[in-house]
Amino acid sequence: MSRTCKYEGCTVDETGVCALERPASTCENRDGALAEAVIGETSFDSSQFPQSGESLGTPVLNRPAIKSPFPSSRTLGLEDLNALMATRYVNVVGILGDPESGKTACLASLYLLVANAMLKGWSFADSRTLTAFEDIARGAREWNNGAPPEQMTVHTELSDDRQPGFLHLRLVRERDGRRVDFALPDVPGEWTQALITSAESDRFDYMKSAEVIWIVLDGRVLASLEKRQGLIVRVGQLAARLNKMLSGNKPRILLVVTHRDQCAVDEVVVARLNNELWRRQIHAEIVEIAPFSDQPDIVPAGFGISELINQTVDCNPNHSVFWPASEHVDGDRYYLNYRRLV
Ligand SMILES: Nc1nc2c(ncn2[C@@H]2O[C@H](COP(=O)(O)OP(=O)(O)O)[C@@H](O)[C@H]2O)c(=O)[nH]1
Ligand SMILES: [Mg+2]
Repeated sequence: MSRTCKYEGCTVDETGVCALERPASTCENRDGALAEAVIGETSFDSSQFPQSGESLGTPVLNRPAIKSPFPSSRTLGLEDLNALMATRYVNVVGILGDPESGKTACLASLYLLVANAMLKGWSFADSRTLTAFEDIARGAREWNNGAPPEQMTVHTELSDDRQPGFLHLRLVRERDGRRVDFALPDVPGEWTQALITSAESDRFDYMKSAEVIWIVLDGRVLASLEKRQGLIVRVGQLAARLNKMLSGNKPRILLVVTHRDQCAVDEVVVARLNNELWRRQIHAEIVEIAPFSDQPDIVPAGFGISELINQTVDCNPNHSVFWPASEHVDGDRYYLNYRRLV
């Protein structure tokens, strides 16, 4: 007997078919009211699922509120960088330089040295942008039958042409265990050209928070008698743009000269570069590097990169004097002059 029928062996509730082969609705053994109630308990409540045309094709379930446990490890945008800077001190580096001067090579070489525990005096602690580092270093890994590729890096192009993508690297200095977080942008050389020629500086706004600015120069151009004067003049123009962009705050500049494996910087060139910068009241130091090397027996790949990192961290900023000393003159109205003195 089932719940809705007095007949022993009724199968309507299980199979929907009457064991006496009668229509279930007219069978006198069934308790009609009870059957209605049971059907009501188990029937599908279609009102919970609106059938209007606009809801068709929409997701059946709501997306869970929890975030993905694996954050992207591609380059950081300005918002990500701000969030990182809110949690710890980050050494932001501004990187400028013509196309093909070696900016990306410098970052790829830094990553490869750190990854192989070969960066003198430093060791790896963390990176939030490992995939981005892998992307720029991939070119250098793909050798054909033991022969190095012609281009170790690919030309830098950004998905968003208005803001840079930053690479993040946390290193530990072996000397004192100090941890330093670096934010290093890989931007196209065309941005530097646009800054020099048409003062397009919006995209470099982040440099107002930069600790140091690297101006990357191709050592081969500085070694060429015909080409070097043009580059030296443009370094001066770039310094003038930086002065204006940073509204008088003197930037700390490192002139990073690549291709040390092919040529060293001449002293005459150093003097001319310094001269060009002094005219804009800027002092810069020169670091010669070879991110990759065509003559590894003479100058190994990665030459000078650890020195570049040391200089980036150790450069002494020219802080203005907090409370400048002044000669005491009897009868002077120091209190009223206080704001003008400082
Ligand atoms: N031999 C040698 N090649 C270098 C050096 N620096 C950069 N390169 C190569 O120069 C090319 C352009 O460098 P890249 O970093 O892409 O220039 P970017 O446009 O400034 O980013 C790449 O093929 C690099 O492998 C260096 O010091 N020595
Ligand atoms: Mg590049």
